[in-house]
Formats: sequence, structure tokens, C-alpha cells
Amino acid sequence: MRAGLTGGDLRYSRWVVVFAAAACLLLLAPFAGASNSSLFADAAADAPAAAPDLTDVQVSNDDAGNVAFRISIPNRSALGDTDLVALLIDADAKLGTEYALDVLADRYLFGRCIRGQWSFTKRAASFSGAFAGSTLTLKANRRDLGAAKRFTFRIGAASTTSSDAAYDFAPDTGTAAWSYEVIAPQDAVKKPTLKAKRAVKKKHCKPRVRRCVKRR
Ligand SMILES: [Ca+2]
Ligand SMILES: [Ca+2]
Repeated sequence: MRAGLTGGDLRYSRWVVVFAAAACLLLLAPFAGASNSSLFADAAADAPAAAPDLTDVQVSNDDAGNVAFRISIPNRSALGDTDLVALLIDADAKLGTEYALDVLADRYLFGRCIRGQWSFTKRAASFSGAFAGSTLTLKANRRDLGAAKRFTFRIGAASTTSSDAAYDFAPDTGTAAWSYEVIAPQDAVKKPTLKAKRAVKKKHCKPRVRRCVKRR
């Protein structure tokens, strides 16, 4: 009968613990660190000088499904009172866009397309925005963006200081919208309610800056 563990037994026990820990890490590997990050680029100085000039756009998400858009605007150290940047998201791969993440001067707005009308009255809890270092950051959780695993988006920037409004679009008009895949554990993202889905799907909103057109 063994009175206790020998030195060899202890080394074996430690090895078993280390192996088990390593095995757990391997098993967890497909689920951990599943976040994504993609860089998109619009040309610099490709729009009238008065417009906020959109250039690099870094999109990323964490495992909780929090999506961050970091939009470089090198010709702005701060957003002017009449600067507008609108990020429009098509979350269902159908005609029109469903969500708008906007900033007008220092006001951050979350919009939903409901029955053909843009509504900015109900801000998503996960939505936030900030501007620092010539970079506009807009954040929202995937659950507030239709729980889409993949979405396409366009950004429009405008300065409305003159009668000839100046715009920059990213990507440029006439080219395909940018596409981003949210990679996150499925159970980390709550699905939107059926009521919210129905409200969004009834009609479509055109991907225009500040314009929402009811379709027949
Ligand atoms: Ca640009
Ligand atoms: Ca452009």
C-alpha cells in the first residue's frame, strides 16, 4: 500500500495537469480570439477640399460582437458645426439600408429604417461615438445591427457650409459597398426581437446621406 506520492508521481501529476491545461486551450482555440479586423481605404483628397476627406477605415469587432468603425479624416482636427458623416449599413443583403450611424458636428445619432422612414429617436444602448486625432470612431453591437454575421456599408461625409455642398464618399459612388464579416461566438450575440426585425423589413431606405425614401 502506498503511503504517499513519490517524486516521480509528483512529476507525472504535474505533467498531467499541464497536458490537460494545454488540451483545454486547444479545445478553446476555435472559440477564443475569434474577433475580426479589416482595413478599407478611400483615396485622399479625392473630393472638394471643403468636405471631410474620408481615407482609411478600420473595422473590427471583439468576441462580444461589439463592432468599431475607425474612420480617418485627415483634413479635420475637429468636426465643424456643419460637418456630417453618415455610415449606412445594409444588414440583410437586400435592397436598401437598415441602420445609420451618424455624427452631425458633435451630435452622435443612431438611425433605423422603419417602414421606409429613417428614425433617429431611439438610440441603441450599445451605440457610441467619439472624435479624436482626426479619427471618427463609431461603435455598436452586432445585436443592434440586425445580428448580421456579415454586412455591407457605405460612408458619406459632407460639409454644408456653402450653397455647393461638398461631399466625399467611401467607397466612391458607382463601386460596390464595403463588406465586413463579424466573427464572434454565436452565443455572445443576442438576436433582435421579431418585432424589431419586422419593423426594419417592411420597407427599404435608400443609402443616401440623410435621405429616406418610401418605396412602392
Ligand atoms: Ca477620400
Ligand atoms: Ca471617396
